[in-house]
Amino acid sequence: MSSHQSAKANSLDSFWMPFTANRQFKQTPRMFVAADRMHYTTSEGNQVLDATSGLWCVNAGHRRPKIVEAVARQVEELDYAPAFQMGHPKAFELAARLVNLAPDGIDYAFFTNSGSESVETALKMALAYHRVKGNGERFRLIGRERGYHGVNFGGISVGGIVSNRKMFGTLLTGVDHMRHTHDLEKNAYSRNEPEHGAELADDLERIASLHDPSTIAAVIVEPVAGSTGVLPPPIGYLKRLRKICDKHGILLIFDEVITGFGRLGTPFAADYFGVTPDIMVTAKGLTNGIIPMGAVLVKSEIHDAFMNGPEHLIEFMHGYTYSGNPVASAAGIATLDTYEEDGLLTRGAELAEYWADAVFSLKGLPHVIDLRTMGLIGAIELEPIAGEPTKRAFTAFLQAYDKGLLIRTTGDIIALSPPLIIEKGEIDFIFDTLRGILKNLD
Ligand code: PXG
Repeated sequence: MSSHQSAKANSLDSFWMPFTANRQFKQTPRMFVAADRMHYTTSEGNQVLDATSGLWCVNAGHRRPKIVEAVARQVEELDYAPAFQMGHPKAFELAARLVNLAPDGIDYAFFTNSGSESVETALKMALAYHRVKGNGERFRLIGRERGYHGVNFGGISVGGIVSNRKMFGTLLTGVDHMRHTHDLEKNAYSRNEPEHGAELADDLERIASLHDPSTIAAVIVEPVAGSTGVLPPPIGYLKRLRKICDKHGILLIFDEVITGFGRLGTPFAADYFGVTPDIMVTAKGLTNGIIPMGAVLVKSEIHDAFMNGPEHLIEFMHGYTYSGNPVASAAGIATLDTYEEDGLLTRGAELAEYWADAVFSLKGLPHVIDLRTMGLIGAIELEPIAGEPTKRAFTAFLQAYDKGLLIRTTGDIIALSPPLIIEKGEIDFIFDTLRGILKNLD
């Protein structure tokens, strides 16, 4: 290798990093080189407590032996199998396990490789479902302001994060958005679901009458909006959405990419809120983040509607090279085993009260304008510095990292979502550290 080539190989230049301030990062990089259970090890050899489960995905904690072994074994045994017109046993096993875990009535799983792909798959499934039922005039997709449904074109079209959409042209047509549910004036410092705002679900009714309900295919929402800064739904809101969807024959899609797999103290948010959607979008915690994988879980009625044509024909023209990849499937099965053995899918419920008390112990600290909790999710909303949005929270992020704590920030909101194996002492560490930072933050 020439000296020029080796210099290049050792530089940080070539990797255009996702959702990162590239130039700033490369001046002062933060690198993880190892992880175990609740902690990362940095390239400087420091321990950092992971209060974000990686990116909301490492729900069982890092480097869990059963999952590591399952992946290693699978790579040795069957590294890859074609995904179309061929199968391998573990994808079928994982699908069966998933629908068993999902709410009653959800009986089929379609595999993808990410949350974004699960969203695209769900939207296409919804459109195609109406079409195979002879209702092709249902082409509209309804999302919500501040919704995050990944970064592909369908997802940013129904999504409502302005900065993620504005650079990319006209996006999908036939899309409309309900209002978001964030209302600090009425709901600041609510624990769990805020009291006010169920009537915001009536936006769907308004949109339905504007366009005529018979033109609407589906509505997609995050049961608890995550990326936008953690917005639990107002009491009764999701039930109301379900009712309006039923009234008009609109499919209800829950994007459970972050709420799935125990985050709220129940297997899925659908269980927590007692509302079963027609389609559930999952990813992240499905494989504990270790191998990329997503799954779209659907009601029989939707699946069955496709199973009508000649049997030799492909029923749904959709899929990915890596749908149900053997290594991902093995990781998924071992992840579900780990969740089960450690009782992790309900552990959030046992810790929720302690967690919420810890979050609310930050009330009254400088710049704090709201606190939100639900299951093992927490959010601390800070007053932005005038004229410099995001700077205050990002400074807190950098200071936390230096103190051995990994948090996430979105705008001026700090979001917390620790692995579900967290112990009370570690919860105390998170909030003691944050208290120290917030007391002295500019
Ligand atoms: N839907 C939801 C609700 C999500 O939260 C996606 C879809 C897309 O998943 P993929 O696997 O394509 O990234 C997500 C992803 C954060 C954060 O800190 C959240 C996500 C990703 C990265 C960071 O809030 N959510």
